[in-house]
Amino acid sequence: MLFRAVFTTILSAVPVLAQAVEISRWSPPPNEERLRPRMHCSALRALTGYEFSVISATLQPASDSAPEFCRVTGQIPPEIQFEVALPYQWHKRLLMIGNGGYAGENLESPGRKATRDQAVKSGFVFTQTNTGHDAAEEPLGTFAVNRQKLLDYAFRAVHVTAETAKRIAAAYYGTAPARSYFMGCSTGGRQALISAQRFPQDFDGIIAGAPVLDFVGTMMNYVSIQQAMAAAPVPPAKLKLAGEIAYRLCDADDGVKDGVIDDPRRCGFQVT
Ligand SMILES: [Ca+2]
Repeated sequence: MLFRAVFTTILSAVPVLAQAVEISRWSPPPNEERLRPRMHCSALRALTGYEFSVISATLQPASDSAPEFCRVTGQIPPEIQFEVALPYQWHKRLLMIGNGGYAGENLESPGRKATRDQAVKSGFVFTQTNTGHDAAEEPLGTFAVNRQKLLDYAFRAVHVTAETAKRIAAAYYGTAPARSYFMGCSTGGRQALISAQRFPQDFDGIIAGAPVLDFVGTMMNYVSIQQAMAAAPVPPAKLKLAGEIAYRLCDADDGVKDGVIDDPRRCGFQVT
């Protein structure tokens, strides 16, 4: 359970919460043209076809965290859940966020909802996906025995969700996005790099944070750390002290004392 808790924290929760803050630091040029919807939000349900189903399209009233927007939820076969949020005044930019860990997130989880609300508040059309499975029903990597769900998680879901969101935005405002961006960390960072590699037309700008490039290697490293921690536990009360000593001894080794140890492998500090 400890392993699972550490994994979830590192690969999932932290990046998503940070994204809302990052978005709030950006604002469009002040006198830029804004587009308004050319149809009612609920009319977007008619976009359902062979490629995707619009499950709901409802106008969300203004709240403390976001102005009024049109919220579309849907499904791309076989089981890719997606959300598109469309503001009343749009600066023609689309923003998609990535996933964490093994994905399968609830699209309405607090961190993802906060990111969506901030994106809408900043005037973006926002989109996200669970990548094709529900982690509440298929936790961790259990979904991967299904070949299509594995492919959707690996690279397809982000691509088809971006395409779908662009189609929905084009229908709603009468104009396709002028610019599209992807922001992700950890698994989201991996998705970002795969998007750049396989689907270079999908996004004009990509933020790839801490990409998981070597999944098997990363997992084996976690196991190794957990085994070492189990053999010689460091009590939480002593972690701060251990960290302070490590920074004191090794921070400057990379040429700059900045609170970052560039390559921990070159830090010879031993806790014991
Ligand atoms: Ca340093």
